[in-house]
This record gives sequence, structure tokens and C-alpha cells, in this order.
Amino acid sequence: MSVARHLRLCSRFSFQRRFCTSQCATMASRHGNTKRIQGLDKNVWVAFTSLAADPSVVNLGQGFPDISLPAYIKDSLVQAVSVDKMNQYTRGFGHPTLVKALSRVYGKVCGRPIDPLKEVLVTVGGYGSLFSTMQALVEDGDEVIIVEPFFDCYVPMVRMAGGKPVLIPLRPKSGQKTASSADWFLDPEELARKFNSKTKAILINTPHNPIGKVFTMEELQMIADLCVKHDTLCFSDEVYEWMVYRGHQHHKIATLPGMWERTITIGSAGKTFSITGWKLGWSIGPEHLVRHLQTVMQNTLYTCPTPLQEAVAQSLLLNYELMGQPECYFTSLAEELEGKRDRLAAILREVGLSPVVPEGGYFMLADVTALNQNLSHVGGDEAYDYKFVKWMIKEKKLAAIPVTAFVGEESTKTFEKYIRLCFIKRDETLDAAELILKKWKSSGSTG
Ligand code: IK2
Repeated sequence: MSVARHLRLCSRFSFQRRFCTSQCATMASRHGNTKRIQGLDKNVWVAFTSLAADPSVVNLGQGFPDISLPAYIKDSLVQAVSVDKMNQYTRGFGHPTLVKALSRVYGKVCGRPIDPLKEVLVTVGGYGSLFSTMQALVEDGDEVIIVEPFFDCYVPMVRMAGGKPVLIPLRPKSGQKTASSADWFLDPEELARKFNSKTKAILINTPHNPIGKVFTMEELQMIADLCVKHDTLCFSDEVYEWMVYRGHQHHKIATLPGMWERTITIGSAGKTFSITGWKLGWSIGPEHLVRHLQTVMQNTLYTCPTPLQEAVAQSLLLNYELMGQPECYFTSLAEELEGKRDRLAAILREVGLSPVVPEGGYFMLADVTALNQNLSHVGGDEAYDYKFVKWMIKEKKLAAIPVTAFVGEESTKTFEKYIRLCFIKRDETLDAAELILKKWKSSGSTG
């Protein structure tokens, strides 16, 4: 190409770019975001997933397993796609085999029959289940009580539905070191004060992300009593229901007296079978509530991928038959994870960090105060844990998640000394994390 032609093209493109930029600026000012997403543009996963994507970083950040999966889970998907009709749309509210499998498993767990067609909705992960719940049941101006820390999407989802999040923090038991997730509790009187005539629902999460608390029967009963007294709903996020460690038991609030008819229970195939990339989840509850979630589903996503649903159904049925036996994945995964939990806690203690040992789930908080890491040179007005994790990823090649991503502004000071680490990881990944922490300690800046 001649130089003259090259220059002509360049100036034409740069004119076009300038023209486009000014057009875009005009359009952006005329077509801003809707009110319902105002202020919701920041997201911890978007921010930290890209930072942890560097392959040289040991990733104990976002909650996805890197352990190997049971062969039958993968085989069941291969089998499903090999049948022509499994590659086409299926029933919108949930593939028939999957809703039947869910009604069998949860019928057994809840000790009541669950209608697969009317009391179950299959959707896109626990996220989809939470979204359809909020859109279907939270009205403009409704208050939704949220236990803090909370899985980060709860507040935006309540806001997008027009509701008002009302936060209640888990507090450390007075005078105790928070060595276990059981050391965090809801103050019954403080919780009672949050309920009023505008309260539509309380959103709970057990086992809890990020603390790992497994709510006791007494704690759930206290919450249930308030729901019944104030005639509110309960949204119970139980995506880690099978990951509960020795000495603790998962209870479903929906099974307490007066609660079935007012509770939506949220579950996840991604968490149940360590297949987070499959993004299938479900809501289970009474017909008079689930039918509204189904309305949201039919008018938004309509249906979920058929082969994935078929494969999850087959894996559920197989484990349903194994319930009570050691090979059942519902219990064998927790056993495998308990060893990893104990190992990570030991590593953290060895380098002088204080872990909060979880009773359930696959996350562990670590108090990083003992590291005494001076981050005053890091600019910006972010909370300490945000600065700390960004610094740790860059300098130490170890990724975690800052805990203040899971709290409102008022609780930032309480939680910014913690980071969250995920331990559903292969031994080699935990080995690599151990190496980093030990080197860090021997370089003199820990403990
Ligand atoms: N509810 C809770 C409590 C969750 O933890 C999740 C998944 N979170 O995983 C990311 C992390 O915390 O690192 C969900 C709901 C969403 O589940 P799903 O992946 O099935 O959409």
C-alpha cells in the first residue's frame, strides 16, 4: 500500500473513531442505565476472577472445585447427549426426569411428598433460583432481612426486585476468639427488632458462605418463630447442604412447623456434584409460591439445557439409592473435604494466621491481622481486605476473596481483617498454597 493511501485510510478511520466516540457519548447520556441497576456495577467475582486467572497464581479464591469428579457424573452427560431428543428443548419448569429425581431426594430429606411438577422449579444455578424467587415474591418497597455476611448477590437481587435489604450481622460471641464458625451468632433480640409490617421475607444461608456456620435447630426455630409471628416468607439458600462436617447437622427450616408453606429452599447441582460450570439449580417450596417462580422462568429463560438436566437427574437417582452408604456422594464429599479443611486450618495456624474453622461449606476465613502487612502505600479508599488480597495476588501469587465483599458498609470495620479461602482443591493446589505461606513466613513477614 502506498504511503499516501495508508495516510488517507488512517485519517478516515480516526475520523470515524472520533465520530463514533462522540456519537456514543451522546447516546450514553441519553440512554443511561435503569434505576433498578443503579450502583450495582461493581462485582467481586468480576474483579477477582480476572486477577486470579494468571496461571502462576494459586487460586483459593472463587468457590469452584479443582478435585476430580466421579466418573458417573461425566459419563451420564455423555450418555445423555448421545440420545437425539435429549439435545432439544425440554419442559420449561424442569426436565421431567430431574424434577422427579429432586422430588424423591427432597421428599426423603424433608419427610413429606414433594410434587415434582408443582413444587419444584429447575433454573440456572442457585443464582437463577435466587433471582426467580426475588422477582416473583418481592414487591416494590418490601423489606427483606439478610444475614450478614451474605453471598454477595443477595443485596443487588433484592434491590433489582424493588425491595429494601435490611441487614442483620452475625456477631462474634462476646469474649470469645472466633476460632470456629459456631462462634458467630444472630442476636435474637436484634433480629426481632428487624421485623415489621413491611417485612416480606428473611433470607438465610446454611451452611453459610463465607463463614461456614451451620445453623442449629434452635437458631432456625428462633427464625421460624419470627416468620410465623410476622407472617413473612423465608428464602433459605442451602446450596452447601451436603457439605457438613462431623459433629454438625444440616437442618432445613422448611421442615419446621408452619414453615413449609412460607419457605423457598434453594439448591445447586453445581455445589452438590462439584460441577459449578453446569449451572443448574432448583427452588423447592409450596405450590402457591413456586407457581410464581415458574411464571418468572417461563417469561425469562424458559428452560435449562436438557442433557445437563438429564445427567444431574441420573446422578441424583444413583445417589438416592446409595443414601446411608459410605459411597454416597452426598456424604463422601463431606468426608473428603473435612480432611482438606483440617489441613488448611493447620497450615494457616502454622504460619501464625487465625482460621475460623467452618462447620460446613468449603470456605474458611483467616484473620490476617498477625501478618501486620502495612499497605499504606497502596492507594485508593478500598477496605483493608481488598487491598490485602490484591497485594497478595500480585506479590505472593496466592488468591483469596476479601470478606467485606459480603457485608454492608456498616460492618466493613468488623470484617476487613478477614480473607476467605476456598479448600475444595486438589492436594497439589493446597501444597502450592502451603509453600507460598511458609516461604512468606520464613521471609520474616508473618506471625
Ligand atoms: N448461594 C450461595 C451461598 C453460593 O455460595 C453460591 C455460589 N457461590 O460460589 C461463588 C463463591 O462464593 O465463591 C450460589 C448461591 C450460586 O450457586 P450456583 O453456582 O449454583 O449458581
